Amino acid sequence: MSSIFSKIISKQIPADILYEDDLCMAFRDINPQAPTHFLVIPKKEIQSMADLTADDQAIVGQCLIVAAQVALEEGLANGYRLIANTLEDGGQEVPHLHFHILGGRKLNWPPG
Ligand code: DGP
Repeated sequence: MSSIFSKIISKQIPADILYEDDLCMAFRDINPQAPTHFLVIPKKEIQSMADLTADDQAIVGQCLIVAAQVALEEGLANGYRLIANTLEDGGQEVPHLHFHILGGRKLNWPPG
C-alpha cells in the first residue's frame, strides 16, 4: 500500500530532506514532538516493522546507521530516542516503515 511517504521519496510532495541514498531517506517530521525530530525511512515500500523479512537486513541496517549519522549532524551528541511505532497498538499512522529520531530535550520514560 502506497502512502504519503512514497510521494516524498518520489519528490511529488516536498520535505525537508536531511539525507538520501539508494536505500533510505531522512527528513524532518512535519509535526515535531521535540526540538529535533526527523524520520528515517526505507525507499522500499515496507508497511511496518511487522512486515520485515531477512531480505531487508541491509535496508534496516542502513536506516539505523543513517539515523545515528544524521543525529550527530543535528547536534544530538547528548542523546536521542529512536522509535518505530508499529501497527494499531503502536500508534502507527503512516503505513510505511519509519524510524522517529527525537532529541534536543530530556525525554520522558515511559511513553504513554
Ligand atoms: P506515526 O505513523 O504515528 O509513527 O507517525 C507518522 C509521522 O509522520 C508523524 O509524526 C507526522 C509525520 N508525517 C506525516 N505526514 C507527513 C508529511 O507529509 N511530511 C512530513 N515531513 N512528515 C509527515
